[in-house]
Amino acid sequence: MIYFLSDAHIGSRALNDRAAHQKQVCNLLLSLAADATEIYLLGDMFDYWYEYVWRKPQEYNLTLQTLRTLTDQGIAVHYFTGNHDLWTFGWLERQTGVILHRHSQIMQIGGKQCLLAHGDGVGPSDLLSRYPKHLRRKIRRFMFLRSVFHNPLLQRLYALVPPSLGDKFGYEWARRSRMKELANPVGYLGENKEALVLFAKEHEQKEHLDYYIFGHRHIELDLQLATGARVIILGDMFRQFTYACMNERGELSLQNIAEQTI
Ligand SMILES: [Mn+2]
Repeated sequence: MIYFLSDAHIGSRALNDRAAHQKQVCNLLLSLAADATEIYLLGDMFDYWYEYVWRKPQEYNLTLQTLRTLTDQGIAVHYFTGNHDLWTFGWLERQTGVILHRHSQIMQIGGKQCLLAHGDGVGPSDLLSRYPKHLRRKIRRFMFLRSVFHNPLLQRLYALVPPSLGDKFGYEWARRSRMKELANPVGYLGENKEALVLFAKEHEQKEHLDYYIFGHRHIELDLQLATGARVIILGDMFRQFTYACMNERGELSLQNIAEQTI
């Protein structure tokens, strides 16, 4: 089996019991390992991650060990960075043996052509013109912050911030964004507004793929386009505990941890 999951936001200060949450995510990963050949982690596994040269994120030890256990078993674990955990400079890969992806990828998985991405910054080329002014401003602000977060020089400069201060700031920033989303969830916008769906439709005009698989939105979606391609949004491993699995025939389905007995 091949598994896809995303958005665990491990370590989030918005959680009541983050140790229990981390354990739950790791237990699920270990249970998937029983029949997994490949696992795709599609971003934001950690709520905040910054690798200082001489001090690594400590409270994620259980997850790091779990990932190492999986890769030691010969499972190919693909780790896509999201918008909360992109500040990694090689240590995460070395420590856990995951295959790191910083950008969206088109890959042949289970005999199917799949486009995989976290989902932040992914949209159709005319996204801005589709939205009213106040939303356009919000998107522009997000894209500006995104370019700041992705800037290699600024990423390195951040290392000059003392870790205690950096962590405090990072976790607080992440907590606020989580709380905002929980208080005001943006549900599925419909296939004419949802940026990830619009992106897939546009991409289908150039190249046909079987699956477009995303995280980031914290909603579940399994939508078949007119071309036959399917757009999958994974939900999350934060509150919903949803993930996707693909069998040996390349058939993909969304699963819920609550329906399993783990
Ligand atoms: Mn995200």
